[in-house]
This record gives sequence, structure tokens and C-alpha cells, in this order.
Amino acid sequence: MSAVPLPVDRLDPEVFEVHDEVATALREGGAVVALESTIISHGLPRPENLRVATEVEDIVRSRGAVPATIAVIDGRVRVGLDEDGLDQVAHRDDIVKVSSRDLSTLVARRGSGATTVAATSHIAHLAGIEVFATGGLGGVHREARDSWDESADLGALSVTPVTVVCAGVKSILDVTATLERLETLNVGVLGYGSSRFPGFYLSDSGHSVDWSVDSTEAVADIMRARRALDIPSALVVAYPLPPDAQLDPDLHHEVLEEGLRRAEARNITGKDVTPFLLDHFHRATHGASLVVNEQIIVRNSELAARIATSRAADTEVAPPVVSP
Ligand code: PSU
Ligand code: MN
Repeated sequence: MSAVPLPVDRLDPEVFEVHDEVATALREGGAVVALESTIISHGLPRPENLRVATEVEDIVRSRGAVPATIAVIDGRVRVGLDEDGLDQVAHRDDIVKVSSRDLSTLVARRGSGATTVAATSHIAHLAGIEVFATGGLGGVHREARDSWDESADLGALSVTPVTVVCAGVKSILDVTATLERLETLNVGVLGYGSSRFPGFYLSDSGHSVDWSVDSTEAVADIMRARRALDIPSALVVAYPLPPDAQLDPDLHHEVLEEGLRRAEARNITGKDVTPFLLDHFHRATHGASLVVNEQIIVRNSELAARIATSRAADTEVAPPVVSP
């Protein structure tokens, strides 16, 4: 036992409930992967949402890591959900989409919510979890020059030292502007197995990345160096789908144009934009985008589990330091 308590042992038990399996793995220096829950509640339709959430947990386990899906249930921040917890996130109608700024109000009011990339990274870091998997990050929306709509994911990643595995940013966004913002905000970007920056449903967003890696050990080396350098921001590991698994680019273009028109006509704004467009894709492609979305999430979780395992095997592996 170290003299300084581990992050997981410093969490206020009135607010946090850490699953035993997750707490044990963190205390033993084992591999843990944080998973977000907005994907489950707002990103995927029922009943596929629960099936995918369960599949993701299974694949993380099969690679030797412990899954920690994060959500707020009846006022408590849960780090690691059991079957009942996953079921509640997937099926309850009162689950709100919760970003970092809403967390405190939701907890104080004993509400329930599914955490976005921003909120999940914050909680993962507090608990001492270094690796996090999601589908696609939020970013700068098209028309942001007028709407000012930029996901809180970007600001959160600039101040949260976690490693996030994703398929780039959602292709419904302005990818060029988002990459510029990631640079401004000092968020590290690594291509995994590719020097192309992925576009979520599409394997290639049309942009390249400055740095790419081909092994999970290489990611773990970079994580270790970031720790030594005390880099306060996140590291994005961008993992593109193989081209034969992506959504047909022409179909993608067509569906996106229509979705953006509908969102504007119906005056969909703020945090409703992303769920609206994802739902439009699932309907308009007759489920094809859903198959792609599922593959993205499963692949990212699988890679995140291997990265977490490589990181845990790294001899240094001191518990993360979280400032009080
Ligand atoms: N990626 C997906 N499905 C999702 C999201 C991302 O494949 O539902 C969610 C994530 O939780 C992300 C959020 O943090 O959308 C971004 O929403 P906004 O653009 O409103 O910040
Ligand atoms: Mn937004």
C-alpha cells in the first residue's frame, strides 16, 4: 500500500459507487477501460443499445481488461455498471444526456444521466482510469460560424489527461475545424495503424495525422512519456474502420445533407443535434449506419482494452496522480 491513497480510494462514497471489480483492478494496477453511456442512451436505438453495450463489455474482458461503463443513476456516479445498471441506462426514459457542466446539478438533484465523452473522461480521470473508448468524439458543428455549436468534448479533452480511442470525430461535423481546435487545445492526436484521420462512418475524413503508431506498446510508451512530462490534456487514438466496413461514401453524403436540412427545418439545436442526426442516419440508411456504428464501438473498445493491458504491463505503472 502506498502512503498516498489511490484516486479510486479518494472518491467521496456519497457521490461515487465504484464497482468492486473495477476498484480491485485499479488497486492492483490491472487494465481498466472506461466506457461512455450516452452512446447507449442517446446514440443507439433500443433494443440494439443494450446488446451493443453488453457486447462491448464482453470484448473488453476477452482482452484481459475490466470494463467500467460510467453513468449517473439516481444521483450516484457509477463507475462500472452491473447488468441491471446497463439495463437502466438503455431503457429508462428519464436518463438525460449529461456533459461535465451538468454533472453536479444532476447529482445534487438525485437525477439519472448518461455521460458524454466530456463527462466520462472527467470521471475516469478522477477514478484513476487512463484509457477510455467511445465511437466518435464531438467537435465543431458545420455552420458553427453562425451557431457557435462546438462540443464540450473538446474543452474537456484539453484539461483531462486520458487516452481516448475513437474513430475520429463524427462525420456530421466540420472535421477541418475540429482538427484545428484540437491543435489549439493541445489535444494529442495519434493515428492507429494509419496516417489518415478517420471520419467515423467513413474510413478517411480527407485529413492526415502528424503521428501514427502500429502497436499498443507504442501507445503505452507515449502515455508513459506524457505522464513524465505532466501533459494536462488528452491523447486521442484515432482508429479508422477498414474501407470495406465503412458506410458507402455517396450514401453518407446524401443522408447527411438531408439530415442537416431536417435539423434546420425543425429547429433542432444544442445537445439535441447529435442524437437527432445519428437517429436520422439509422433510419435513412435502413440500419446500415447502425451496423457500422456498432462495429466502430466494438473495434474501439477492443483496441482500448489492448492498450490498457499494454499500459498495465509497463513496469513503471505508478497510480495516476490526481491533484486534490
Ligand atoms: N459517438 C457516437 N454516438 C454518440 C456520441 C458519440 O457514436 O452518441 C455522443 C458522445 O457521448 C459525445 C456526444 O460525447 O455524442 C457529443 O455530443 P455534443 O455534440 O452535443 O457535444
Ligand atoms: Mn453541441
